[in-house]
Amino acid sequence: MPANLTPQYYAAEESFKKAVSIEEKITALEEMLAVIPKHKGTEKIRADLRRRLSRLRRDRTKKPKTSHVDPFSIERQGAGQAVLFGFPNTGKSSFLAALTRAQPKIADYPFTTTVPLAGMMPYEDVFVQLVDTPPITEDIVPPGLIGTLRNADILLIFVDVASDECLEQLEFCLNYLKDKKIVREDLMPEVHGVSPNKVLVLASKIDQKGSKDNMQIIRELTPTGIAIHPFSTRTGEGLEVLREKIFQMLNVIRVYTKIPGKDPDVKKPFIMDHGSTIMELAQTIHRDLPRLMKNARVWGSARYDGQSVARDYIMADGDIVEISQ
Ligand SMILES: Nc1nc2c(ncn2[C@@H]2O[C@H](COP(=O)(O)OP(=O)(O)O)[C@@H](O)[C@H]2O)c(=O)[nH]1
Ligand SMILES: [Mg+2]
Repeated sequence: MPANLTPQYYAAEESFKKAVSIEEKITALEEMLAVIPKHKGTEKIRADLRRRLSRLRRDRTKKPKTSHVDPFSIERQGAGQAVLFGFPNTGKSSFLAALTRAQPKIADYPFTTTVPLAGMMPYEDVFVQLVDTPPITEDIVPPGLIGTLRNADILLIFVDVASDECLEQLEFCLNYLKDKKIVREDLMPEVHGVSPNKVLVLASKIDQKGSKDNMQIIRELTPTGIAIHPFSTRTGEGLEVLREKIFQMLNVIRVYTKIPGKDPDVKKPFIMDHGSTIMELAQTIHRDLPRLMKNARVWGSARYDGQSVARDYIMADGDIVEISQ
């Protein structure tokens, strides 16, 4: 009897193959069991999954954690990773606390944050990972931070515009990113080597006296092409719109898959790079799917709903795609 496995199942299987830690493997196996169609044709597979799951659960309780864990290496989760970066007391931890469920220490003295801390920021039906980091100053850059910054999809540079040092601090941060080649060298000379599309400057404490004047100054003196967004976690001004802005900067799209004759799976979109094709989606779902794929139909960006499209069709955010084998 055929198993008729679904794209959701193949996606979970792919996560299992990519899983490194026991914890990741367990999560992927649980997902496979949850999404596998439950009928006679899948009985054997389900029994096998349950066996593998119980073996892994046993291993988990047996093995002491001996491997060294690098606190500066934060595994990417959700639609993408945005790393918070800046001087002490610029409001990074307050920002993380305002937009995620993470509970960082927030205090008016420097170096409250000593290792990176991640939280998931909800945006519509996805999550974006925000990573708070220990601060930098002219004297100290925490060892290990450079790796966290390099690995980020986007960087949020924090400056406290209630402080008169905000301009120097911003220049220091931009020069650091440029000198360490953390942000890809850009051809636009006016942005001094920092790709503007990967960096957003977040000007905090806009609720404070004098901050609007400082805002004016940094707007005038910062290289053109670098976006600066004022906000306050205290009053909420300019805060909520950042969810969408940050998601847009990730340059990804959400694609929902659909089984022929069924409703689309609107719970868990596939996150793909902007400009991805049907072929790339098929590859993401399962290694063998590009070969097995017979037809693809698109609802959303196509001229009409359910239109059959070619393999090189470029999908848009929110598209529903049906791949038949
Ligand atoms: N007025 C005002 N104070 C803020 C704002 N955001 C943070 N703070 C305060 O600034 C101090 C440093 O904040 P924190 O988030 O710990 O900064 P971090 O060192 O960059 O993580 C704390 O006393 C916060 O309460 C804001 O938007 N407005
Ligand atoms: Mg902090």
